[in-house]
Amino acid sequence: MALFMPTGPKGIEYSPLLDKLFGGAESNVAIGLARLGHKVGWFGRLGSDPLGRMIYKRIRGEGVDVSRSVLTNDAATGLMLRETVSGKSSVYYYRRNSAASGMKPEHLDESYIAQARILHVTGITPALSESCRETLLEAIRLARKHGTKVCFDPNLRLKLWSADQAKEALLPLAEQADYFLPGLDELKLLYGTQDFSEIESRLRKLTGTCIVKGDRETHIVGKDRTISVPFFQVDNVVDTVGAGDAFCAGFLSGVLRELPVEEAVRLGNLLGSLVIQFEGDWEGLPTAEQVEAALGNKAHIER
Ligand code: KDG
Repeated sequence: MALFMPTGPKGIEYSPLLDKLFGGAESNVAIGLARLGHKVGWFGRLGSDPLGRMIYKRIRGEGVDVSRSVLTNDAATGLMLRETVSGKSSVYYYRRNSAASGMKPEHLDESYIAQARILHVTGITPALSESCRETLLEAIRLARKHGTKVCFDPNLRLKLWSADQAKEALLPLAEQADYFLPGLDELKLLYGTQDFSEIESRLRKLTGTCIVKGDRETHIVGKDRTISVPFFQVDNVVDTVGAGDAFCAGFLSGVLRELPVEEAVRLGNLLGSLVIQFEGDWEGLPTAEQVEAALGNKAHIER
C-alpha cells in the first residue's frame, strides 16, 4: 500500500504536508531479507497508477524480485494513512476493492512457490477479501505440496475484521505453519486468554516452531520448555510500526543460514531494534554490513 504520514506533529487533519511512503507487512519482510543478501520475491497486486508504479519500482529497487507481481488497470493501489498524535498512533485504511483485494488463486505461479525454500504469509491477506483468503490458502497448499516451508505471522488487524472472524480464519493457519511468528498480544486475543502458561500449552500442541514476540523478549515455545531471548536496548524509539516484520526478516535470515533457533531469534530481535529507530515501516532495515556494525563486529568509518 501507499502510506501517507504527516511530516510534523499536527496529525493528518491539520498537517499541511504528508510524506509519501509505502508499507505492507510482506513487502517489509521481503525488503529486510533482500538487504541481508537473500534472494527473495514478493507477490502482490498494485494499481497501474502513480502510487502503484512507485511501490513496484521501489520494492524492485531494493533487490526484491517483483516479476510475479501485477500492475493492474482494474483497480487502484491500496492506501493507508498513519499519524501519531499526543503519543497515540492511528492507521486509516483505504483498501476496499483495491488492486490487492482482487488477488485470486489463479494469479499464483506454482513453479515459483515450488522452488522457494520458505513461503512467508500473513494474516492480513485473508482479511482483505474472500478471493484473497482463497489465494492465501492455495499458496500454502502449493508450498506444502512442494516441500516449501511455510512461515506465518498472524498480523492481526482489527480495523480489517472482527476478532471472531480473525480467530476463525487464522487459528487453522497456525496449525499448518512450519514457523509460526505471532505477537503475544495477538495470541491473547486469538486464544481468548491473558494467561501465558495457557497460551504456551496451546502452542506446544502445534507442529511448527513457535516464536512469540513479547514486550521485552521473544519466546521460543518448544515442546517442553520455553526459552526467552531479551530484546536489545533502544534509547531512541522513533516509530515502532514494522518491528514485527523486521523481526520476521531477521529470524528468517537466520533460518535460511541454518543458524541455531536462538541465534535466529537474536538476529530477529536485532532487526526489530534497528527498524524502530527510523520513521517508516521498513526504511531502517539494515544491510548485512550494518548488522555487523550493530553487533560491534565492525567499526563504523565516518570518512
Ligand atoms: O506490519 C507493518 C504494517 O502494519 C504495515 O506495513 C502495513 O501491512 C500493513 C497493514 O496492513 O497494516
